[in-house]
Amino acid sequence: MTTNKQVLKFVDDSIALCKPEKVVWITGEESQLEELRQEALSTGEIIKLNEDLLPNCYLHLSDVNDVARVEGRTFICCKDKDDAGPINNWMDPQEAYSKVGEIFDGSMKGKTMYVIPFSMGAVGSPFSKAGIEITDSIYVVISMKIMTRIGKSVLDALGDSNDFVRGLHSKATLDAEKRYILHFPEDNTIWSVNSGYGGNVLLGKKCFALRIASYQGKNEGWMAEHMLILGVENPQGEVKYIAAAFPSACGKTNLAMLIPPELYQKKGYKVWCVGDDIAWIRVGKDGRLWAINPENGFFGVAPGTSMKSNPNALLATKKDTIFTNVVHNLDNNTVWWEGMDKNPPKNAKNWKGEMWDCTSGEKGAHPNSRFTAPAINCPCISSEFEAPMGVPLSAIVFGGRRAKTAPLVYQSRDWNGGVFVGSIMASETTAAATGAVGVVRRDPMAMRPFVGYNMADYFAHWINMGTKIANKPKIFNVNWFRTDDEGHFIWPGFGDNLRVLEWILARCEDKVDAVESPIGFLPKAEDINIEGLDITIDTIKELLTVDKANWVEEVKGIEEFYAQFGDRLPKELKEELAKLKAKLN
Ligand code: GTP
Ligand code: SPV
Ligand code: MN
Repeated sequence: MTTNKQVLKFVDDSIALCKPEKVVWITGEESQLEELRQEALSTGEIIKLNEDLLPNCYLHLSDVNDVARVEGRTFICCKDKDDAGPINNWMDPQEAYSKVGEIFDGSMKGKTMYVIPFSMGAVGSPFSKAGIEITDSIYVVISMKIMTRIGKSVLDALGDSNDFVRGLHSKATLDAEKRYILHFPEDNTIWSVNSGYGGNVLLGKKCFALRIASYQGKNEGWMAEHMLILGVENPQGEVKYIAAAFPSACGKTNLAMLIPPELYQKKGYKVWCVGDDIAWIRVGKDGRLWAINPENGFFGVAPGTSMKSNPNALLATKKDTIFTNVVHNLDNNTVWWEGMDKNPPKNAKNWKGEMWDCTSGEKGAHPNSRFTAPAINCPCISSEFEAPMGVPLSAIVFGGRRAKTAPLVYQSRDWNGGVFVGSIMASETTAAATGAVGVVRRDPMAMRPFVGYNMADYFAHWINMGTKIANKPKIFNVNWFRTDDEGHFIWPGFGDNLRVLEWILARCEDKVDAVESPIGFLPKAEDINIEGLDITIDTIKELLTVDKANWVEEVKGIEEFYAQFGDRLPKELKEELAKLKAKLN
């Protein structure tokens, strides 16, 4: 399929290591993919769902010990440990190749090896980058078909170039003790073994488009970020674009596809989704930041997705979708999850594949169960989704899950202040990664698990980018998750988040005033539109409070977090922290 010597060498080396019985190059043709689906059906790797209700949709159950990203087993393998930094796990590249090479050795004996050429970004766009993923899983092949652009056209566009990421994946024995997700940024290489869960094995996504790409971006002068991209169309038909970084399972897919409240719909507001998880961002010739979504589909959280919360996401899953670890409704051969509706199926299997009694109190779908749906299925997909140069950003938004402390929204004073705001993000952990849920941890720019190099250098790269952007986007922080004393969310969230985006865009256009606070600019309560909402201006005031005692505590946490980086922490961030402390006094 190619004469590219580097690609052929990578495949030959992988064959020599994994020793498959057979090798199949994925061409991207539908007939080949259909053959593979049929094979996966025959082995039970996937289950075909109701063709009338969910055409071309499949259910896949991953191993019960293999349902989320494994941050503890994810490594950055660069020569110098300090280049991985204090946040990442590090392994020496030679040690990693040899230790994990033993696990790969013969791992595909008797199996078929699939070679998937894929492109992150539209094939041929100057922003795009190619990869080759080698895998022994058909689930990976058919999921990569949804999540990326695959096949021969990618190899044609690559030509003789050596600029491609080498991804090697084997399910091996799914032994959790021998599960490794390794990144070799200096070699453009990813090794993933003993997992079948999307985030660990769809190597174009977090492994390439964030961990490897963040390293490439630092060296090449661009940014790879854990951000959704959306366009807000105002009644005059002008579209302004916003990129927003929230940690895993903190609302990116929901915000990216939001349905404006009725009041806004009547006025003519529309929201367009460019991407829901990853943004690659470059400085354009006009001095603005331009962003593309390198993905081709959505790997979205299923629980909580409903016609009420996120109809656009739910509608995107109505055809050509793969569901993972959800409930299988045996009566009509469809799927269900908690929060889809109030009618759990009576005759059903849970995410473990066991018969499930919906009255048992046990959850039927895994909290991190997901769907893999083509982006073009989404009713609100942006007309600019495939635009080779992407879309220009007016605002960058950070946000996390904080019961207290962070107000509904605030604006940083300037670019460096915004980098500081991103760097001090903290959020409650979710089911997207294995480990405890609901624990507040620092998650700078929502990138804690995804920066492929030293986090301090990543902060420096952000500061440095600011010097190259003539027309900088404004930087904000939001928090949809403040709770009252009973633990209920105070802000209605979801579609009503547009009310906050409206303020953000008004700030970008200098159309609205703000109030100074120690942490940055806050809205005047009356400038958040609550028309048609069930809450009062006093609730908004409460949501906008900046509690000094809380923030003094917060500063201690920030100092502790920053201390890990020693001298490598950019001085600009130390200055921002000093400013915050001074203002709090
Ligand atoms: P990843 O795919 O893991 O990166 O997650 P994500 O950031 O795309 O999160 P997603 O939009 O899937 O939302 C995760 C959870 O947050 C779901 O349970 C949502 O129902 C919930 N959620 C999203 N937006 C809001 C909101 O505005 N308010 C509240 N209270 N919950 C929200
Ligand atoms: C996340 O955890 O942020 C996800 C899902 O988007 S995964 O692909 O598993 O990383
Ligand atoms: Mn994500």
